[in-house]
Amino acid sequence: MSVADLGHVRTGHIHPPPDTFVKKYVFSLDHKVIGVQYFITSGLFFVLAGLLAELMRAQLTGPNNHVLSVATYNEAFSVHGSAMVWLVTIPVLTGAFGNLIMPLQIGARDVAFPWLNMVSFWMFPPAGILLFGSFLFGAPQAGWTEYPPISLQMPFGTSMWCMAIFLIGVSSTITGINFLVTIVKMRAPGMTWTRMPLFVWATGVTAFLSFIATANLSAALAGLFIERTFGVPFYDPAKGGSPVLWQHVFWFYSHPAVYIMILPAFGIVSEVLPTFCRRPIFGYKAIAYSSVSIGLLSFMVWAHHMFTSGLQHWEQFAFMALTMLIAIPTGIKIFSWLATMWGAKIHLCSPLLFVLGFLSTFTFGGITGVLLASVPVDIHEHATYFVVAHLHYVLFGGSMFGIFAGLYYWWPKMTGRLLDERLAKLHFWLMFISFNATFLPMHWIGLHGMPRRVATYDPIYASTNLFVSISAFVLGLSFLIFAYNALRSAKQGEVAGPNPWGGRTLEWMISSPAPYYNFDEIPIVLSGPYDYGKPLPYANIKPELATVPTH
Ligand code: HEM
Ligand SMILES: [Cu+2]
Repeated sequence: MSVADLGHVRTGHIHPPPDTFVKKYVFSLDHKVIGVQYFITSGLFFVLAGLLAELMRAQLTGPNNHVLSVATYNEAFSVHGSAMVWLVTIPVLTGAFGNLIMPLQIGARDVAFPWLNMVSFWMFPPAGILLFGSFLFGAPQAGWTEYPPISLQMPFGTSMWCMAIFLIGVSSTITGINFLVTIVKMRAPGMTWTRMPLFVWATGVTAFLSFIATANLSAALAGLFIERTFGVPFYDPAKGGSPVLWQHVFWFYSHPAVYIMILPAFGIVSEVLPTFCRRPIFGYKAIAYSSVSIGLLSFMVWAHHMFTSGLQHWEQFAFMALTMLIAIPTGIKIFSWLATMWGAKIHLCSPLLFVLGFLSTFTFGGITGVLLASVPVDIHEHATYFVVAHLHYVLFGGSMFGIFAGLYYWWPKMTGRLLDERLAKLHFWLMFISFNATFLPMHWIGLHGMPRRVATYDPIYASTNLFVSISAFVLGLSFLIFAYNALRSAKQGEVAGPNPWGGRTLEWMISSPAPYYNFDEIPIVLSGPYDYGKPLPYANIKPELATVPTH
């Protein structure tokens, strides 16, 4: 079949349909297939990283257990943290959701560079194999941050960690460039910047961060790898290197990375809210521009992770003040979301439930973040369970709840079938309650001085830790409900139709799952997407596909 046969090509191009199984499912060029490949791969890594978490919690059910040795406990939290950040949250929010949804939302037939897209996906599975395979060669033990000099003294597994994260970094840089070009160059006619869906804004800023920030990580990792392999002293103080150098370069990437892990979730929230409140999002421009300002500010705060590393007082003060500034654009978003819900006729379906979960837990984690940004508080709480609690409230309560909101929302678009709502609600409540039961008490034991990254603890913390561990096991079980629901929907899920929720962005204007070439004719965009009550702002879409919601 030739390209011209695929419909009236108005703008953009598309690769010819695949003719073999391998081209269709393995080395696919189609952004939707690549998106699903990211979902499946990171889903598997999520299970492995989750099992490591449960092993750690098993060790911590008592103060002096021997479930894991001290060294294995160190390996477990190092690989758990690294995997959750680089093999789960970042690939799901960018590689999976970005690929699956962004091109549809801008009315494009694919990303700008489909072949690069495929290459960048195929760097991901080897990275995971290297990271988990490091257990066979002495896995890293210095946490996901791998500070030297400890990371210089560990066996070969730490070099595998360097290679794994380097691969993920290159993949994420390439995807960043690809998405940026796609968003800048391939929007449908009429889709001006301020008519873009908010998920596209979020994906664009995230792509910019991945593109600019990740190169720093690659540099830091190359240095670590070279020093470990050839002895060139970048970081070892005994040889004239500087361990603080690693911290600066690592956090110059890793603080923006925190926003790579949250901005797309903000984007998901901004899509789900208008759909289930059936009204325009409050403060469209404020939400869009606050993503941009969060993105820019994220490059100016990295040393708030280094308050105990001997910074000058004025430096501490500057980084404290700059960090607190980020609360302003974030607060603008939260108030805009609340205002969208205020007085609306809310349809409390599963995606919205997860958004409400997100709003409460992420806001809580954001507030403990502002506390930690204060130098005296941070010096006191540094390296205690208070930090573990904070980071799980933003990464799990924020990113993970956002990911599930997006999964429940776009599942019908991805698969053509609906998930069961009763099971979805059961999943939500079990996950929400056990999440809080797991991580809320960690604030208390942290404030009372229990250090993080240690396999044993003072018996005064015993009962709280037992409670936390039991909650963590329940939390693990809650994911089984989702797995069951997903499998069930493949067999007997209700057929979704193009637009089950009544969304107004372009992905809902085509069949579910989207056809190979996405749009028969490239749509023409007449105004912004969220004006509920007005006619749909598109020309060139089949009107029978823009159906009224069934849910
Ligand atoms: C079932 C859910 C989870 C449980 C029970 C869990 C539990 C834990 C535990 C026990 C630690 C080590 C604490 C210590 O000894 O310092 C830890 C660390 C960590 N977790 Fe999780 N976690 C879960 C999910 C997640 C998720 C979803 C993410 C990210 C999206 C995440 C990111 C991290 C990070 C970055 C660290 C720090 C590792 C380090 O200290 O280097 N966790 N988690
Ligand atoms: Cu930070």
